[in-house]
Amino acid sequence: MMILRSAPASPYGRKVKIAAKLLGLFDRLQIAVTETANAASGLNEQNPLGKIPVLVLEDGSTLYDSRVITEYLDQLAGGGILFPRNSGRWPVLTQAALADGIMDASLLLRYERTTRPEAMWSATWMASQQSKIDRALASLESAPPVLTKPPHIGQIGIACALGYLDLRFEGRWRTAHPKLVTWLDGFAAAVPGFGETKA
Ligand code: 99T
Repeated sequence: MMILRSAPASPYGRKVKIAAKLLGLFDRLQIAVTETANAASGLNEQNPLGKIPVLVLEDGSTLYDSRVITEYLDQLAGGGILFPRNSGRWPVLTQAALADGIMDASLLLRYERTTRPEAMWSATWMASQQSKIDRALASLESAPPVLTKPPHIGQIGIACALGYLDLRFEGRWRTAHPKLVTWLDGFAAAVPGFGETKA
């Protein structure tokens, strides 16, 4: 068994779980819920960055981050399934980077609020993070992602990023992005793993 260290709320971990399900590899993963703040969990020894998800392979070696783990799983399943090999690879990876960027900015916003006293919050910095999310969502709303079968890593990432905005930011993105809402509904209907990995 491989061990996936993650947490239910992590959009990055969700990406890995959905990928594993789509690739038929989920049964080979033991999910180890990991609290990143717990220094005694051994996470820092496995990933010096102290972040989840981490995949512990059967030989004890570790892989991180979610980008590497998802591509590793894709290769384990034969390759070229969630990560196209041809020229289609570059737009897919760029879409995946956009999705990761939404997650990263969202997480930074959340950490500002949850790890620093309110008196230290930087309105300028928070507005800058929010503007990254807003621009990314606007660009997706103007040209919603195509839904392929199976979805590729870009689409999986976008779904997880939107799911994270639902989880931690009360789904406020929905009002101004109706096409993206429809797209996410379609993704959820086509990919059972999305609903199955909801925190
Ligand atoms: O930054 C930390 O110290 C702890 N944070 C994490 O481990 C988050 C958990 S999401 N993971 C990442 O930042 C991984 C990013 C990496 N580029 C990847 O894997 O792709 C927790 C979400 C929440 O609880 O709201």
